[in-house]
Amino acid sequence: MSATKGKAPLLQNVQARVSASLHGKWQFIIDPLEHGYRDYRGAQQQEEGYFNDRRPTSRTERLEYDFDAAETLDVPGDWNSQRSDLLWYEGAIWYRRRFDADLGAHQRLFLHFAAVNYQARVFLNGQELGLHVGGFTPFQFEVTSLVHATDNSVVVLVDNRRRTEGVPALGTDWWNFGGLTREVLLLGTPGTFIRDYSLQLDDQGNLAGFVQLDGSQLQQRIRVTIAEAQLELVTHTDQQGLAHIELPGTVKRWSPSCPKLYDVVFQCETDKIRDHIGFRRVDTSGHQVLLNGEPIFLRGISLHEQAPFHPARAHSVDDARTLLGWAMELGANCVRLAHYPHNENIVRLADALGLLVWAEVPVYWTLQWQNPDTLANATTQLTELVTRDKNRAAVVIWSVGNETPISESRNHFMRALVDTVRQLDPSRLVSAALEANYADATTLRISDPLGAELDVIGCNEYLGWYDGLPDKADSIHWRCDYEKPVFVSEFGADALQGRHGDPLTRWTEEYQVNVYQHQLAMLERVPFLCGMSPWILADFRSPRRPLPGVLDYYNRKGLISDRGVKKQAFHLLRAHYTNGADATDTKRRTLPSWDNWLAVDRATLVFVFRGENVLLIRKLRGLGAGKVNGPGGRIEPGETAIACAKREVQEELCVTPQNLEQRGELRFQFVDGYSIHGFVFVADDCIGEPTATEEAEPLWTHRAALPFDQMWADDRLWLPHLVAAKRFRGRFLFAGDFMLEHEVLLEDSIGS
Ligand code: GCB
Repeated sequence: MSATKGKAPLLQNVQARVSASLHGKWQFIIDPLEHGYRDYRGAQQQEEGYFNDRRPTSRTERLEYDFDAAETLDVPGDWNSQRSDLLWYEGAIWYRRRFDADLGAHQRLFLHFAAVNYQARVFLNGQELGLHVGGFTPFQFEVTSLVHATDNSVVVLVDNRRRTEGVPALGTDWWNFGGLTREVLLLGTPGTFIRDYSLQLDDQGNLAGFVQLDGSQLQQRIRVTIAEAQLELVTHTDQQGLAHIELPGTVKRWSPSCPKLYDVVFQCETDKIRDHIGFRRVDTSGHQVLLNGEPIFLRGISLHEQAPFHPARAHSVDDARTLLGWAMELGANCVRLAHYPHNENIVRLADALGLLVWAEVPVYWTLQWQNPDTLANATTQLTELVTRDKNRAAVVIWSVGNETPISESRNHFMRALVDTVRQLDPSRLVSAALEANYADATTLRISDPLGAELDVIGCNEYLGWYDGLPDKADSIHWRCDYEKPVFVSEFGADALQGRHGDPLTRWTEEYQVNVYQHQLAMLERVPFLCGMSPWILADFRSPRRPLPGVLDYYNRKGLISDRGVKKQAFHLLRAHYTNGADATDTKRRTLPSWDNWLAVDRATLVFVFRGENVLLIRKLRGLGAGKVNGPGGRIEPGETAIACAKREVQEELCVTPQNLEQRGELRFQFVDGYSIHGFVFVADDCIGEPTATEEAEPLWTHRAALPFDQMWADDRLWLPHLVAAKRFRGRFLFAGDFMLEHEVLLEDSIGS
């Protein structure tokens, strides 16, 4: 079986493209025999195939399925957590959704799936688009010539059966959540568009990368702009639509203490796309990992992609915010996203928060090492992961696998993956989670031949849990055959939150603490250690953990329970990680204070009302470019807020606001250290007709229909108060575009 057929080359940065969401309720049909695809002789169905999504046309017609009458599942979402009768289901399910396509002037259309576990056979209006194998990476099909204006039918045959030849194969220690687990979008692009690009700091200290066009006009002028750093490059693509780009590296370096992301615009004659990109170097030297040339200890924590508070696959920004919020609270500067590619929201949030990421493919335990299809499948998943995340500064390590058992064929397989990832991306470190063995009773030795191929040696060990009692760690010495940094990618112990006992009673919080105490003391003594990611942030569902009343099909090695309650070991590791933490770091990660707070910048925002309409703008440059907002901008030295409010509206829209009055005050702290103090004004009308300038386009909007999904995340919290003529103040903590924390207070109502 080939890993994937019929898919289009991946489109970079799907979130920034014009799209229509296909989220919501999809009809589904459970089909354990895949009868909707193959008939009783095993031949592919024709008229009776469920993919035709037919309705009977006469009373004599016999059709044994009916999507219209079927029940629904939410997309994005796994099926197991949505219905109790699907909790354990491993098999085929058909999903169907009808949609109208109105993407305006877009000349090309793509159907995008951010992930489907495990295998997806996709049909549009009865036609098979192709098959995608691998449960955690994105794929797309071009559907330009197949989409109608109305009543399209998209059908996906999803199959999450575990397979001996699969990646992963039969055995895992996580729940096999099936379904359309992440976003499904219809993307619109111009005829020739920017399909892919990359921009990263190279080893010479320059920003280097490429732009790749897709379409019929492959030779075009390209412009790459980082306005904030006053960097711009104009070049041309070659006959293949490829342009190499290089800009001077005169940008601030991204790091956990300053996760600076730049607004980068990639433009050709027919398309334009923007991204937020951070620039940093990651290298190793001896036993150390270097970030921007400085040694950094990776204070990590491992994570599964399971939603906080309820046992479902995580996919949303909210899930990411909670999970990474916990990691930050723990004092971590690094997350191991185990054991497969996690959703893009979490990686992008890590980028904005300054959390280093270890990203991994599900080359887990035992695969069919000699099967070329299995290697092709793993290679495809790795390629899709790297293609998607290659512009994320947060990602510093690609891990090619976890606890794979040493043999000639496995070594060969793993080396092939290392070669692939190095070819795809020479700028990051390559690792894998290996296992150690006993050289003698007290010496654990890392000698796996795969270590020779890696930059960082990952190693899982369970001293005190699967291997002896907690104090066994006290007598252990570590040896490594390679002069390289070693990262302890797992250690841990199960504890049922709220269960207490003495430190040697299994499943208690005290036992878990006991393991962490001895582990941390031992790891302090390992001279070549560059970091760790204990197992694991939160309890997660696992079919291999039946013990009633304790595990109940959960792996309970979480520092936080499945209900979000922190166990004692969380606090222990937090104390270990935050000891000596840099105070500015903490200040940057808290809400701005209500008093004695000085921002880097002061600015105004103005909302001009005319009858039922409010004057908004689409900002074309500066902070928040691309977003909808009120006009406004920075207060100049010596200028009053009200004078600035008037000037900004004049400059941005060529009109003069009338009767300006201050309504609100906003305090924003960004985790990269930037802060801004905003003063919000209203005006009752303006003189003149607003016109577009280089800064902004005017948008008269009905006061009851504000486009919050195109605005900053905080706007929906206070703009309704402004529209209702209330006074307010708010304070907010942001990481890039993500709002992490907020508080909005209402002052006394106007006029009362
Ligand atoms: C491991 C695996 C991880 C398991 C963990 C455990 O070594 O890498 O996937 O969940 O141990 O809890 O046993």
